[in-house]
Amino acid sequence: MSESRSHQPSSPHAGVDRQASDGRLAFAQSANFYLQQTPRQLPSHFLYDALGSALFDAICLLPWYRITRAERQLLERHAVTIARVFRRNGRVVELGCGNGEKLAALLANAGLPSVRAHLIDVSGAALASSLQTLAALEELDLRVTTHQATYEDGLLALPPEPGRPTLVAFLGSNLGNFDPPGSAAFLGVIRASLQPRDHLLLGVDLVKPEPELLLAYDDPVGLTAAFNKNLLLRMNAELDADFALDRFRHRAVWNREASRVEMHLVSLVAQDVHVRDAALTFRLEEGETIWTESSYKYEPDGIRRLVESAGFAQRDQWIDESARFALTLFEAA
Ligand code: AVI
Repeated sequence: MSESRSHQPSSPHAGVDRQASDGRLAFAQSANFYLQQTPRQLPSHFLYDALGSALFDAICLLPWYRITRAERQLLERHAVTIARVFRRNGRVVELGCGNGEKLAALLANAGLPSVRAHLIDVSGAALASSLQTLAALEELDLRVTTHQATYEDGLLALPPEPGRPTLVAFLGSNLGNFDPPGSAAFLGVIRASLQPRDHLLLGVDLVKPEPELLLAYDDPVGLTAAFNKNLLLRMNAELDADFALDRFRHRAVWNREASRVEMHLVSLVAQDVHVRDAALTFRLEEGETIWTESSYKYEPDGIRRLVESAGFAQRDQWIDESARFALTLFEAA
């Protein structure tokens, strides 16, 4: 945990090399396990190394990927109402801060003199970039504490501050990357970290026509394809693997029954692959895929049911009908 009042990115510290090697070991163990499942797969959080995060930021600028812009507009428009729940000496905890622009959109429009914020993200680069973004809010007396940790560990590490109202912000449709049992379990973890009358602000993408979904996840510029294929590049660099990138292509599929967009890497030929640091060699048949991400899409009422079963009560919901995106405010019951 590190605290910043000057809003400067935290300086590198002695734990960085250790974290990097722990991260590589976790990556190797996951690659070994998930690449041997049927279908072959990898957890989507491995998409976000430095290049993957930069590609994701670029995806957010594409006209076909509307989540980021729709959410920012809703945050700006409803910031004052949202901020009411923590305005009295409260704190905001953002899970997965990315480049900090979501929180900045909320705080810049909330009309508060001072705020405490906790940012939780596994990526040190994301935390540093968020601090820089938030530093632009010069009018605001903002005290930011960063936690380079998983969401669960970050929530556990939050200092208990009884009497200080807390708003947990989980934005960007990040919940959509959890499968249904995972979402329910994770919402339970968030609830357990809160006191009754604390709040959760959740941004979630909604079901929309298939052609729109496919353009958002297989864009004509090829950025999403690069974002997906970068996972192979990352395994080559970090796990001494030998994926030939030109033997794979990106595929996005709308799985209507499961209500999710899936990203896959399709093997264009039959090929043997070695992932040496994961002690793994396997054969991919022509057309076989590695499933790299699921993005679940919700209906507004489904969001309410899911979150209320974790011990919250819905207080407000704002929907961008054109982009089909929902921002929902819940109170811990
Ligand atoms: C971060 N996450 C919510 C994005 C999504 O829409 O599932 C990641 C992404 N994958 C492809 N494009 C964007």
